[in-house]
Amino acid sequence: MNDHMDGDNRRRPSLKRLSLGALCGLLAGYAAIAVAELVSAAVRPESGPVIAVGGAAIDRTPTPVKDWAIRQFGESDKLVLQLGILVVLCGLALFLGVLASRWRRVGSLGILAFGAVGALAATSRPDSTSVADALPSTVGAVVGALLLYWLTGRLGPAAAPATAGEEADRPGFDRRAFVIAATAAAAASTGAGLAGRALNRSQAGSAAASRKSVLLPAPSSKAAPTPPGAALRIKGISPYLTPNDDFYRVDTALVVPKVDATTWKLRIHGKGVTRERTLTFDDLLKMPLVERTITLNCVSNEVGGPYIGNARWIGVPLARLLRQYGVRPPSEGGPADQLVARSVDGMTIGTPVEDIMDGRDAMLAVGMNGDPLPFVHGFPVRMLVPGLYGYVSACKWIQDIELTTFDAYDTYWVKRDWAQRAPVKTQSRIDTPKPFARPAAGTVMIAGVAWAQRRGITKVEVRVDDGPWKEARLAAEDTRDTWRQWSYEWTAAKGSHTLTVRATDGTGETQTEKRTRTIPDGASGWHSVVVTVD
Ligand SMILES: Nc1nc2c(c(=O)[nH]1)N[C@H]1C(S)=C(S)[C@@H](COP(=O)(O)O)O[C@H]1N2
Ligand SMILES: [Mo]
Repeated sequence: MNDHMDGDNRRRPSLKRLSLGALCGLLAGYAAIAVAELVSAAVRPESGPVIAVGGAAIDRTPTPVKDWAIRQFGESDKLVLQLGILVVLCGLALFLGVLASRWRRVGSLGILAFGAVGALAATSRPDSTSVADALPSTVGAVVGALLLYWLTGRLGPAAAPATAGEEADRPGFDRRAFVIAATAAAAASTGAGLAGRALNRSQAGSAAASRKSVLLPAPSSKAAPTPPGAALRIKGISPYLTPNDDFYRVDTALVVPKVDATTWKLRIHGKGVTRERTLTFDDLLKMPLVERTITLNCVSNEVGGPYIGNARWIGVPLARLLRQYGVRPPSEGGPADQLVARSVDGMTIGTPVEDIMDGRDAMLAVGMNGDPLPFVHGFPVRMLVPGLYGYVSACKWIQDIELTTFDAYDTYWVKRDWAQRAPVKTQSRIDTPKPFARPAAGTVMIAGVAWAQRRGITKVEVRVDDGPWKEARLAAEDTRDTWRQWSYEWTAAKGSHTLTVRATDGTGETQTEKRTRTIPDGASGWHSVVVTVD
């Protein structure tokens, strides 16, 4: 192409210059994120820009969208979000690089602006306690901005008169020097990023060491042994006790909090607390512990969904502890009707004080199926209250308990349109056969679980197509707070069939057919599975 044929050409950068600019942008963005990662390891892993922006996005996502994401991506929802943020950041970096190839300063200012967004996100998170949380994004953005300015400077002046066609032949562009600079920048960024990772890992190491050294004392009140016949031997049914590794996980934490049990503290204070206390992990372990089997489930569980598990927990009875510190339930004239639990990551969970103190096994759990709590399930201590969905009862990584009122304070999910109070709804699920299974004609075992914590399950019925309801065989009941397995031997004829289940709880109430959404207080309706018998 001949430059002198186009008088405007000296103002318009060539494609090659724009591409080099985009590359500079990517390198600068990469450096910014890597440096931020390194600084965040020194400050706090949650203060890094990707995590902070991701967390702020989770906090601000409208509930229907969040609900959709949980449904769509399940427990990968956080990974999807972080990948999404990285894709957006790459796009921004490319764009700012292209801008910078023309206007060097504008590109750098752009990076600083996005650094400010990251810093703001980090300091506005509920778990942020210090302006130091702004450091990772700020330092990262400054490094990125300087790098972009410097690298684009090596491209030569933007409006230099071009010589015969080849942009790279402009005066001021030294290809070899540019390649060296770009490679050095990429290598230094990678080094910073890796150093950040390593530092983060070694800090998580002290928490891991503290978990390894936990010796759970024998509970002074053991759980009654699981009655024989509570666990059916049927292929495809959920095991009666859910192994820790298979237990569902639902939380807003992009980085799993790694809390060191040796420095962990729990403060108990608020309305009606006459003796305010701050407890250590050792204090808790020295108290009489109880062991109980409790089924925990999530309000976001769709009918037939997976967010439920049954485990054997060890913990400190919460009602007794509260009484020691002067707390009385509202029915005895206590001034607080809501207990707000706060986690190290800023989650707030509100539970009726009356429920905690009505005789059920509410606890500060330290053990799960014989082990210290796994990190994802709240190590070192979490709350559990049988009969209530997790979002109103089961605060993980708990660090503060405040006695207050429902009028005075709305917790995290309540601010996002979920109900203030949410007792578990009676539900049942078909575990086997799976949807769209193709069993052979003849005897087919239909089996699953049913739950109605606090009320217990007294009957489960199964229906094939539009036929009559038939009573399923119930496994032995462990306690009212645990799920109950059931099975039904079906003589299956060839063709497509719809299998439906419904349960009746200890109050005599049968599950309603009416399907509701999960929000605001849990899904209702019957679970159905369509199978084709061959
Ligand atoms: N700190 C903290 N605790 C939390 C949550 C959370 O997001 N953060 N989620 C709650 C919800 S919605 C549920 S259902 C349970 C899930 O507990 P699990 O992940 O151990 O199964 O934890 C509860 N405790
Ligand atoms: Mo939940």
